[in-house]
Amino acid sequence: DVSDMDDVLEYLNEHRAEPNPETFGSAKGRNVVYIHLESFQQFLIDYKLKDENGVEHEVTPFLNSLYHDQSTSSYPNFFHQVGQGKTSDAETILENSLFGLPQGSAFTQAGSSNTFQAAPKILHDNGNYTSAVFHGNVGSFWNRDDTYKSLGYNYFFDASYYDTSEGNTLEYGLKDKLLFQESAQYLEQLQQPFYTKFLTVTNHFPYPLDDANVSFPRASTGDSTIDGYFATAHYLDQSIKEMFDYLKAAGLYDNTVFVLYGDHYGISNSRNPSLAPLLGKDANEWNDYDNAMLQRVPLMFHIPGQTNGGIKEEFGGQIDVLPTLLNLLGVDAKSYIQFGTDLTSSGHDQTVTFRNGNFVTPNYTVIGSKIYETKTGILIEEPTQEVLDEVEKIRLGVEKQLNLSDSIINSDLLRFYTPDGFKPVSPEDYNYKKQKE
Ligand code: GP9
Ligand code: MN
Repeated sequence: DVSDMDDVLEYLNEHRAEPNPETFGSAKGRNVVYIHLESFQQFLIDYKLKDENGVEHEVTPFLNSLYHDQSTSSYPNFFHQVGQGKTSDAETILENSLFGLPQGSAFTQAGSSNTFQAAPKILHDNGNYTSAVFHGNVGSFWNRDDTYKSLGYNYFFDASYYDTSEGNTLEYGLKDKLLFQESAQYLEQLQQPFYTKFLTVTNHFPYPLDDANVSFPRASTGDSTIDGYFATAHYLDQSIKEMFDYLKAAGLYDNTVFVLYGDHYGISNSRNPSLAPLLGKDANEWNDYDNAMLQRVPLMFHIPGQTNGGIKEEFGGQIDVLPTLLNLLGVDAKSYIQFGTDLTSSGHDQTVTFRNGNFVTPNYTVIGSKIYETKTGILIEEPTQEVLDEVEKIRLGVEKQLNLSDSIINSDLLRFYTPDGFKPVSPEDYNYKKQKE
């Protein structure tokens, strides 16, 4: 009930991180383009795949160039935090700075009914942003067509807006290059500043070979999922380069902040031992720590014209993206209910909470009752009382964070909490149906 919100507010008051004055507002007024890198793990960055002749092939040359660009803040110690809701959990977390649910998907279970204080609405209220999602799958997948209304998205360009005739699609919808090509006509008509996201699909399990679009060697582990992963990731990389070229030509590049992120792993833990040799690791020594480290996904804030980017070693998770973005845009997020903290803030909490209650910090990686040293991967066999106490304290914080976030979604608590000047979203104001031509 209403009083549950008091616990949330108390927790958030204790965990507030003040904005960093050097980054706050540094991207003020810019358009936002999110690029969702489907199933894309951090290990692909800078990775070179050896073909059968021993020749190395760079998997994602364009993303690598962005990653190392001084206009990009890149976070190699950034982790996904999704559960069963996969892509939809990543979206829940990034749009709201709330966690997905312990079971199922918040989009499916709460997206049609709950009150949210999501990015599209916050940016509409602070900066008059127009918001849109571009995604070449049917709109009802993950209950997006309803949920986006609750989040306050002005437009949702789903499969019905694209040419999905045979050959243009794979299992999860329009191929990425076509998505970017065909979205241009809609993007150009959006009122600026805009807040947009492009949800790619081609780099999705089981990473099917598509000779028409991909010329990249397969790996040869014998696991066809792993073997195809590099080629589809390469295709995704090419599609993003094409998108950037288009935005430059359209004059939309300079005044935009790009946020590129991986939604979740592409190779599951059960397959990781087969992947191990490609990462220079011994399959027989593969363990829970190695699995946890592979939950790293890319996070890059690319801000053309700025030169204070670089590789940032801070640990963080998807929950931190919205607070970071809002501060870059100069929007004070204090009054909103968000569980992450700005990655650039000196008060940023580097504990990365996984959906199942395990966690990673720069010092410890805790999987069930096992405590590993994060830097070395060494299992701490006999932890001192001091270490045990420290880990226990973090564990309680992790549980609390997850429980409070769950109670917000399960009990629809945000309907009881309206920040000053905030007018809750009315989903019935939105209609995503394509007009007949
Ligand atoms: C489907 C796409 C894939 O539209 O977003 O979702 P996932 O299977 O990764 O959750
Ligand atoms: Mn996904």
